[in-house]
Amino acid sequence: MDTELHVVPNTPPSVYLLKDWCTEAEESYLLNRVYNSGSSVQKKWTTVSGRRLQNFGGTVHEKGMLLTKMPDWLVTTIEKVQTSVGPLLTEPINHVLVNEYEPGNGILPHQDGGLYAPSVAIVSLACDAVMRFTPHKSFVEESNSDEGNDELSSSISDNYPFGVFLPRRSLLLFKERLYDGYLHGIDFSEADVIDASVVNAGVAAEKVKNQNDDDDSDNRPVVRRTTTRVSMTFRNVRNVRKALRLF
Ligand SMILES: O=C(O)CCC(=O)C(=O)O
Repeated sequence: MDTELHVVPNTPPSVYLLKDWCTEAEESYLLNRVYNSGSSVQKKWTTVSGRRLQNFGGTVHEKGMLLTKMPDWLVTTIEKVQTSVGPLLTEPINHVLVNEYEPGNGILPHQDGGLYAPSVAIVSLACDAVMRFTPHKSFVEESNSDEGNDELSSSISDNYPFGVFLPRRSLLLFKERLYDGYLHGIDFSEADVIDASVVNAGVAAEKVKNQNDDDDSDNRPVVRRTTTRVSMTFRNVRNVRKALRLF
């Protein structure tokens, strides 16, 4: 068990991973809450780009969020996340997004944007995946336009795409340049090839070795997504109100 939060090496600032954020029993508990809590849970799911979502804390729109009460099980979960990450999340968590991915499904590269405080924690449940980070085009262009600036020049060469392997039951936190200047996404694929771009390939290789001897034709480990993955994204929505008319 590795229950410490570590900086993920060889990435721009800043990515952290806590490999064993919860036990298998806690994972089952959370999945059970996601699927079975509330009397009309089916109504809570919405579908976007082929994956299902649940919003907790409120529905985020362009002006912010109307607060709704967090269920008790999620208040406890939020406390556990806050304890795990300490001051790395600078603002209190007031919103949780649950994403459900069938095998083969993913999420297009995107940025979370200015509605949220610029640090995010993501818990992965039930299935492993690789999150891909790509420098934002406008961020690179902006950096290139100031070639005389040494600090910026060095940051340009520091901008490269990479992947982070997310084992099930792990917690990922990213912030700073990774939040403002990068897109993040998950490939639409039933398998993740652990190639040289995956900065924590060792974690994945360990896992593959323990489970099977899966390799692709170039002998790179392959992590198969055989089960539905559920992720929980913990964020702070900056602008919140208790009633619609206040916006
Ligand atoms: O499912 C994940 O791990 C990523 C979710 C995500 O990027 C988002 O909710 O914006």
